[in-house]
Formats: sequence, C-alpha cells, structure tokens
Amino acid sequence: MARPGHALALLLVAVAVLLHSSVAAAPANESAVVLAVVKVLLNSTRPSDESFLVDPTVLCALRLAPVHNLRMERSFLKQLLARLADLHLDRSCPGQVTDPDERPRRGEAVPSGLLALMVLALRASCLPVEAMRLGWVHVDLLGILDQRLDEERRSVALAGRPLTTYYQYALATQALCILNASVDPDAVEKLASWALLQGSGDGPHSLDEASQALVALSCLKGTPLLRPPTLATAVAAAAQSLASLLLGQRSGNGAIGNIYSTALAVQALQAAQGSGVNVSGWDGGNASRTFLFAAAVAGEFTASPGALAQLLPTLLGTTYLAVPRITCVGDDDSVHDLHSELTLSPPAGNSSWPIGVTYQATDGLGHTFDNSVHVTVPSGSNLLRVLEAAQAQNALQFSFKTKPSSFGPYLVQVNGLVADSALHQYWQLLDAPSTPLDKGLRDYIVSDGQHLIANLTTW
Ligand code: B12
Repeated sequence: MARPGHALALLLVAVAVLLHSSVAAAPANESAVVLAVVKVLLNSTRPSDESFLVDPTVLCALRLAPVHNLRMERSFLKQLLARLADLHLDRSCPGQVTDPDERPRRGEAVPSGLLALMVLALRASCLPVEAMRLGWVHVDLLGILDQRLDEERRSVALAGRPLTTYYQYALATQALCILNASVDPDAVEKLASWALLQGSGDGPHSLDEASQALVALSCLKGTPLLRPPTLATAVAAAAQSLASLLLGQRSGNGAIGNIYSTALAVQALQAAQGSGVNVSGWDGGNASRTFLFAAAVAGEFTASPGALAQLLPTLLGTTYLAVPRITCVGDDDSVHDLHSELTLSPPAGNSSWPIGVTYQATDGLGHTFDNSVHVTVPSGSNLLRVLEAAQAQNALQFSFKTKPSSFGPYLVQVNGLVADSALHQYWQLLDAPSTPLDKGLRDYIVSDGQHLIANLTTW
C-alpha cells in the first residue's frame, strides 16, 4: 500500500501534469486572439476622420498587454496629451472646445472618470502624473483628480447623487488608490454606503457601475490608508456586497449581465478575490473568459475600440490594479505587421436587399413631439443609417446630432431637442415598445419590420 505522503506526491504530479496540459493547450489559441485584439486596437489609434476620439482606455489596454508596437503607442500617447491639454482641467484654465455641443458650461470641468482614465493611461506609459508638463503649464493631475472626486462627493452630500455617475466616481477613487494617493475618507464612506444599497443589479448599467466600484473598494481594502478603522469595516462589507451582487448575476454560459458588462465584472471579481473578498463558488473567471474569447472571435467587440479596450485586460487575466507594476523597461516591440491571420469580425453578408423599418422620435419628458416615419434601408444597415434616411425624408422632424465617444456616435439631439446631461437627460434607444438596445447607433444592426424609438428620458 502506498504511504500517504507518497500518494499525495503522486496526486500533485498528476494535477500538475493535468494543469500543464490544459494551460499549454489553451493559450496557443488564446494568445492568437489576444494578438488580434492588440492589432485591432493599434489600428484604431490612427485618426480616421473628424469623429476620431483619443480614448485613454485604449492606451491602458495596450500598455497592459505583453506585446507592443512602441512607436504607435508613443504616437497615441502624444495624441492623448494633446486631448488632455485641450480639456478644461481646472476652473482657472479653460480648454479650447470647438464643438458647441461639447462646450463646457461656465465652471464645468473635465469629468472625474475621464480624468481618472487619462491619469491611468499616462501612468501606464510611465509618465509622472503628479508633476506633468502640459504645453506651457505644470500640473499635478492627481491633485486635480482629487478635486474632481471632491466635487462628486459634495454633489452626493447636497443632491444625493454624483455630478456625473457612480461609474465615474468609482473610476476617480480607483485611480487615486491605484496610484497610491490618499483618498478622502468621506468620499470612500459615500461610495461604500452607495455600494451597500445596490441590491439587485437592476437599472440601466448598474452592473458596470458595481464593477467599477468593486475595483475601487478592492484597491482600498488592500491599502493601509483607511482611517478610521470603522471605514475599513464599511469598505470590506461594501466590497463583499458588490461581489455577491455580481456573482448572483452569472448565467450558465459565463455571462455576467451582457457581454460588455461581463468583461468588467470579471476584472472586478478578480480584484476582489485578490483583496481577500469571499468569492467562494467562483471559478476564477474561467467560464466567463471562455465566453468572452468566443464573443471576441465572433466579432462582437470589434466595431468599438472602447468595448475592445475594456475587454483586453480580462482576456489577459489582469486588471487596472496592475498599472503601477508597469515599468516600461525592456518592453516587447514585436507587433509591426498589423494584418491579422485571425479576423475578429462576423462573416459579412454579400447580398443586400431593401428592408423597411419604422423610426419614432419622441420627447418622453416634455411631450412636445412624437413623430414616426417608415424608411427603407439596405439589409445589414445600422441604426445610424435609419436616422439618416429619416432625416433625408423629413429634415424638420427627424434632424439629429451626435457627438463622438469611445463607443461610437452618441445621440445628443433630435428634432432640435438637446439631451442635457447636466440634468441627467439622454436619448434612450429602444426596440418598440420598451426594450433598451444593447448597442448604439453605429453598432446596432436593424432588421426588417422593426420599430425603433429614440426617446428623451432621464437616467
Ligand atoms: C454611464 C453610461 C451611460 C450614461 C451616460 C451619461 C453620462 N453622462 O454619464 C447613459 C445612461 C446616458 C447611457 C446611455 C446609453 N448607453 Co451607456 N454606459 C454608461 C457606462 C455605464 C459608463 C460610461 C462612462 O461613464 N465611461 C467613463 C467615461 C469617462 O468615458 P467616456 O468615454 O467619456 O464615456 C462616455 C460614453 O461612454 C458615453 N456613452 C455612454 N453609454 C454610451 C453608449 C453608446 C452606444 C455610446 C455611443 C456612447 C455612450 O457617455 C459616457 C459619459 O459621457 C457604460 C459602461 C461601460 N462598460 O463603458 C455604458 C455603455 C457604454 N452604454 C451602453 C449602451 C448600450 C447605452 C445606450 C445605447 C442604451 C440605450 N438603449 O439607450 C445609451 C446611449 C444612447 C445614445 N444616446 O446614443 C453599452 C454600450 C455597448 C456597446 N458596445 O455599444 C455600455 C457598454 C453598457 C453595457 N454594459 O452594455 N450610458
């Protein structure tokens, strides 16, 4: 009979062999997908048209990857610095904004979450974010980020909600914590209190908000900065509650919410696990990652560099908590051929026949108009094309405007009516009668006979 020690050794060898074979079999495939994603992201860094937007999440993702094209990353970094210099960083130094819909109001500044992502992208490129030169000015971006978070905190105290969203509030908290800056205890306390109230994960985008908050709280949980000790207890309880919320949203196929929220949820749960939050019953994200690799190969993320940039850290099994570990020394510089063997796109249909779609534009807040039109577009058209066709038929009732964003064109105005984001208004996109679309104007492909609605509402 084998001795217990001997049996254990044999078992360990067997497990090691098994693990090795499964890890060795999978990555060949997965690293091809990762490389293809890196190539799509690198291609997306080249300005295409006037709607091109320099998105800091793209640089964060590229910097976290194991393979690089350093020249293209540097050139994108330059563009990012130019965008940052144009933004209204400080109340005392207004930026120059050319698009009237983008013009900051008096006293309005770069939103907290955008600044947080910029700061993370700069740190991931090894720039000193506490003492940067932007054009002629020296700035402490962490100090400015701290001010932005303070404005969010005060808005919660006075108005019961952040100036922007808890998504951005959490990004700002996360970036300060990740970069080892102190975070105002009252800001932390307010984030933790909000997190404890997020029971069910209902509501638009609440899983994405929960994920960003969980990364922030996991980072805070791991720091010795939390004072008083009651705050540490509140943070631990809030992180636990958000982790349970996300775990409770898992589907059998590995999804946590929709495909886009799955990418962020896996990162959040990974961060939580690393900080000692109890995630028992979680498979470490294996099922979700398999699901996301398949979605990436099927081209579900390809149209939107913003979505792909949020996905890449998940495919790599990493999170933004790894940003401080980037040294920029001895980086790989091997990705020069940007053509990919593996194409991350759905098979394109080559026939296109006319389809009919009803489009309805309605002011769901002031009830000043409710216009419908039937348009004919080629099959395979996106919703943007439908809005263009409607506008061409009746420029008065169906005029619209968009602004560039990391997820493509964002609908800001319909029939002359602007959604005022300061009042938390937006043009919601619906499949009639009331199903919110899971993609925007550029990425949503319409079907014959569909009835689509742009409805002014609040979030
Ligand atoms: C907050 C948020 C909103 C807020 C934005 C308001 C605000 N001023 O903050 C509201 C509720 C208005 C909103 C609306 C929509 N959203 Co939204 N939103 C988010 C969320 C949770 C965070 C975005 C953010 O703040 N990023 C941080 C800031 C610093 O980065 P940013 O680049 O400046 O962010 C801006 C853009 O992302 C833009 N935006 C927000 N949502 C969307 C969606 C689309 C399609 C576009 C083009 C732009 C856009 O508003 C942000 C703030 O200014 C993301 C989640 C995620 N994973 O990214 C979903 C997310 C981007 N939204 C999504 C969707 C589907 C929508 C809607 C189409 C829903 C609908 N059926 O109407 C609409 C957009 C309709 C339109 N008018 O074009 C999807 C996009 C998926 C995809 N691949 O296209 C995401 C990924 C959520 C998800 N998990 O599915 N959204």
